Amino acid sequence: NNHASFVVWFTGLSGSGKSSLANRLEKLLYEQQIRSFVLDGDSLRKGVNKNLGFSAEDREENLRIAAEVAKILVASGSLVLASFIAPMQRNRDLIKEIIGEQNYIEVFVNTSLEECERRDVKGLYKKARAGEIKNFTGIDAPYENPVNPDIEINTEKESLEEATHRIFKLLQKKLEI
Ligand code: GGZ
Repeated sequence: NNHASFVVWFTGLSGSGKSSLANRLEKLLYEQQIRSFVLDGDSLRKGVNKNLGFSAEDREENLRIAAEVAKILVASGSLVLASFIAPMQRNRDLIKEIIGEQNYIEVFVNTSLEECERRDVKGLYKKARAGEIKNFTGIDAPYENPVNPDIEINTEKESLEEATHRIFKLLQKKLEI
């Protein structure tokens, strides 16, 4: 069976490693002849959601639309790897409600703020600390840890390979592939 309609939702801080995990998982799935599709905040915010910023309201709308897009992709037979901060528990509750819990697993990429800030791959934390970016998650906007993630990844203790394989195994069980 090389076909699966499902959503794997990666939540965590900016720079936590969500996109790296999603991209590595896509490659691993591809090697098993399973096609998947990476949907992320960066790309959605450049097109469909380009009118939205980072206020709590705009994030909620960004995520509602992201979840509806993921739902459409699932209806057309895709396995979607969604990578969005989704900072609030209510955001994740809404996402799960839109997609439907039978089609969904939540991956909490639990990299500490200290580590994300130390890595600062895009220099955004530095800008947020300097006040050049407002409402930055972890600095002057909140991130609530998920209460019931299906799986939690600690990128400070586990390699990208190990973490990706652990998610893959959970997915295999869910999808019976
Ligand atoms: C958080 C921001 C912000 C602010 C720009 N806060 O690490 P990145 O750069 O590539 O990914 C982050 C992305 C977050 O968009 P999401 O759609 O995932 O956010 S949410 O789920 O909260 O709607 C980051 C960049 O956008 N970015 N400004 N103020 N991240």
